[in-house]
Amino acid sequence: ADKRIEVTLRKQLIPVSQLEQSVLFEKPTISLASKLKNSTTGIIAEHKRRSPSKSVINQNLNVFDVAKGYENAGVCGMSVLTDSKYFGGSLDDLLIARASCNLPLLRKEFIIDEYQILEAKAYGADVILLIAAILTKEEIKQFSEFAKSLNLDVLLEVHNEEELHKSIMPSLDMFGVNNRNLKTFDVSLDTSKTLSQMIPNEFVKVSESGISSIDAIKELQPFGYKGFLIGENFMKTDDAGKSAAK
Ligand code: IGP
Repeated sequence: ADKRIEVTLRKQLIPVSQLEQSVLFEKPTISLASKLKNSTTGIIAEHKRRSPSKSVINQNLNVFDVAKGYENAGVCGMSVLTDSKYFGGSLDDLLIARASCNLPLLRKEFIIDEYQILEAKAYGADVILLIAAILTKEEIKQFSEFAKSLNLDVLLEVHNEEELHKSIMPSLDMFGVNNRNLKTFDVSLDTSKTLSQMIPNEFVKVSESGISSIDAIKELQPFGYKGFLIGENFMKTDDAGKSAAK
C-alpha cells in the first residue's frame, strides 16, 4: 500500500509524458544478460546502504565512488537499490550511478506499476527486477512485456518452486534465485542449487544474496549460474570497489 501511494505521488510530480521526453530515455540500453553469458566471473555488484535484515550496512560511501570502483574492478553490472523505506535508496542514487559509469544498471525496486518501469528507463537503468513473490502471473507478463518494449532486460526473482513455475515465460531474460528468505531472512545457497535444474536453459541464471566468497561462486557455477548478485559483502567495507576487485 505504501508503494502504491509513493508511485501515485511521483506520477503527479512527473507525468509519464515527461519521463518519456527525458534525455536518458533515448539512450540505448546495454544488455546485462548478454554480458553475463560471455563472462567467466559474472558479478553484479550492488549499492545498498541498509537492509531490513542487517539494518545499517554502510552509510558513508558515496554512490559516485562506488559505481566507479565497481566498474574499475571489472564487474559485469551494478544493482542500485532505489527503495527508500527499507533500503535507504532513491532514484537519485540510480541517476548518480548512471553519471559515474558505463556498466549495465539494474533498478532494484519493488515494482508494482508500469510507471516504475518508465522511471527506471528515464533514470538510466538497463535492467529491471520483477519479484515473483509480490506479483501475479498476469502482472509478470504485463510488466516484462512492457519492459522488453522499452529495450530493458528483465530479471525475474524467485525463492521457491511455485514462484518459479508460475513465472516461466518468453518475455524474461534472467531468472534470479534469491538465497535469502524474505520472511525469515535465513540465507542458504541450497535454494540456488535446488531450483537451478527447473530453470529452462534459454534463461541466464543468477544467484542472489548471501554470497561472500569466491568459493561460493565456484560452488554455484556447476549448477549453471552465470550471474552472482553481491551486496553486503562489498558494501560493508571502506572501499566497495576494492572489495569487488578481489
Ligand atoms: C544482495 P547480499 O546478501 O549480497 O547483500 O544480497 C541482493 O541479492 C539483495 O539485496 C536482494 C534484494 C532483493 C533486495 C535480493 N533480492 C529484493 C531488495 C529486494
